[in-house]
Amino acid sequence: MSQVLSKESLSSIKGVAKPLGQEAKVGIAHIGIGAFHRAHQAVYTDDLLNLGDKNWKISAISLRSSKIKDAMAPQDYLYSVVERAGSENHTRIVGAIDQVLVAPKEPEAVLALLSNAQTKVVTLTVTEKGYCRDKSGLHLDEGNDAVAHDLTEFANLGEKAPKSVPGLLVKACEIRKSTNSPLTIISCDNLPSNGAVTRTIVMEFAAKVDKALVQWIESNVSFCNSMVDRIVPATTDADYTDIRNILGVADQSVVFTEPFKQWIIEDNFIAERPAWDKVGAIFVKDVEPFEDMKLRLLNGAHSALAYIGFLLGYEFIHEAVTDIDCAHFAKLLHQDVLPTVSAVPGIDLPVYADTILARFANQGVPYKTTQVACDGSQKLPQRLAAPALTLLEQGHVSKPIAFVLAAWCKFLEGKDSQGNCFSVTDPMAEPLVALANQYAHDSEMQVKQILSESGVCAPRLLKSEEFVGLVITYVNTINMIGVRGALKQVS
Ligand code: CS2
Repeated sequence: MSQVLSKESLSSIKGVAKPLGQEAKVGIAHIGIGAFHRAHQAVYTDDLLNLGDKNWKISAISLRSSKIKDAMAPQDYLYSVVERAGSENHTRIVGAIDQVLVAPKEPEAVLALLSNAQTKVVTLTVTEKGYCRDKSGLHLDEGNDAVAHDLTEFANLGEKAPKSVPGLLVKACEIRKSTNSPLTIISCDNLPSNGAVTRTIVMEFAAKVDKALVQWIESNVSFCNSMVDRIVPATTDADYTDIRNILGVADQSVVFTEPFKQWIIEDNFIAERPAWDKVGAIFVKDVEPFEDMKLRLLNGAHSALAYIGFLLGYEFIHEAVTDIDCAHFAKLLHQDVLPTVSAVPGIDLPVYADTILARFANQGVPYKTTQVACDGSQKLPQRLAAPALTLLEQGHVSKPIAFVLAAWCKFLEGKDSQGNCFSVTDPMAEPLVALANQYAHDSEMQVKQILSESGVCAPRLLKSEEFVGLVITYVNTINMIGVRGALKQVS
């Protein structure tokens, strides 16, 4: 028997749920085949296929690396999802992925997939930086290397591999225009109005290459906002050993995740839509309240625990959230942020906030503080700076949010709790780490330079002497009495 998970070995695997709907047609192209997609949208889709739907298998695209294709292809694209609460496991095998294409290696096949009339929906998990926005967060960054490449090479894309998400999508739209086949694009990244952001970068890119294409996209491509939620840590070596013990064969593409999952999708499909609502997703007119709730209460607290927890020496979020001072801080942060979140149909917000902290405490899905801490320049605007501005406009200066920004400035110095150097992962790491170190002994300059260079705070927040002054005070306090001492002073 084969030693890896595959169609051949499937029948010999016992005691786990198996996919029933593998013979369906491909109707979805997904860009960004990371662990999150495999544990979230692909699971909803697998549930749908298991109900007998024959139209919505997923063909996935990897924009850069062939690592996931190399792991999945020998497994016939089957993989397991293990839901873990504490030490309890629930394992299933997912069969929703038809294939993975790697853009740098097979650009023609990637564009053929995206422009095939049979592909009705494109979903995206490309992380915040994948949208190639400028510092304002509102427009396409034409200076971004990948965007600049795709603009220059636009006529040749297909022979040459597109490097940016907007370049890839616009090229696909150009080909679809010739066959007049409409398309729905759904963003599944943690950005507010993520569908509208996708639309902006696509339209601004298209305007640079072909005005007529802009018009065609306006009438034939719809962009859905969506809110996605599930905690999915990066898979570790121990996870590969565990899954071998569970299945009796190896699975190099397994993902471990929490039991909870949520997907709220704007009902703005130009053509057919997968019946994801039959399997727990919710179609709504307006996703914004759900997005704000999740970004501010969940992701905001996640980032807070990541920076503070890391500086305190914690490797994992579940350790940080069970630290008494951090747990108290997370509650203070939630109390401050809750009034900035509008009512959400069917959800009791304070209960939601408490549930999040309980989810973070799940040791079954150990999530590294460094994983959440990466790309702060891309995450902090919507997670923390946006609610800080709302509060400022209500006449309140948020101490907990100012403290998190202070912790971020210290994190950018690139030294862990033992004083050892580590490398900061962020598209803006180079200038920000340089500023953090250049002004390590001048908190005022450190904070002001980092906040203005990063674009994390909107101009009105950056102009608030009270708010920025508080961030500086907290950096000073951390320098003088350490993170824990400073943390205890936040009220
Ligand atoms: C996390 C998110 O890594 C991060 O930045 O905050 O990936 C978080 O786990 C998900 O948004 C949960 O839905």
